[in-house]
Amino acid sequence: MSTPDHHAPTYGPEDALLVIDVQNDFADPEGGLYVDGGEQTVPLINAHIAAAREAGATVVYTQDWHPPETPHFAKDGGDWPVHCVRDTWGAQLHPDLDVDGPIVKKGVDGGDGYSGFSVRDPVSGDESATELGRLLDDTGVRRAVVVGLAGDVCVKATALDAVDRDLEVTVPLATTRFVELQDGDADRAIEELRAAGVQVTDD
Ligand code: VGL
Ligand code: ZN
Repeated sequence: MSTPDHHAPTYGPEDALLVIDVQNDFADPEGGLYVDGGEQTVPLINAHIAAAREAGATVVYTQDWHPPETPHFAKDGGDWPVHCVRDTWGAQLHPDLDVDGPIVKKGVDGGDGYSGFSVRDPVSGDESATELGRLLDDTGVRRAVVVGLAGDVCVKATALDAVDRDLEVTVPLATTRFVELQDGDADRAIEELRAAGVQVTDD
């Protein structure tokens, strides 16, 4: 595999790299909610992880982790095909991903868990925090680089929450892919991110 057009950006000790949901169900063509081209992000994300580690940045992973039945799934009244059911192959992080940092699970109690920072009950709409915010608070992070899958769902939601936490936020487009449940979701997501002050870059 060659990646001549891309190089990981410079990281510093006050940066966090948030690696969102690089799991088989999203990143493997056989996955339950395969995001077209998802597997192509893995080597680029690994380059970010290496650069972040080298610089003493914080690296945190998230994992979508659903019970077998949840109103998140279309079969139970929600939006999505079955994916990332806890303890299944589809929920595992992609085997080529370099895992070197804490993993935050989300959606655990059947909530939507789009953002790495929070879980939302799809029925009541109630939100509760994951441990991601606490992890970042503990390390004095000022900037977040959000990579992974999918760009119009969990990457977007995590990046917007990071802005709300007063972090400077970057989403490098080469490190994500979009589900496009509705046509145009990718473009709308990029617009929404930019409007919120996120730096959406090509690398
Ligand atoms: C995601 C749809 C449903 C994601 C999670 O990780 O982007 N998308 N659950
Ligand atoms: Zn999900």
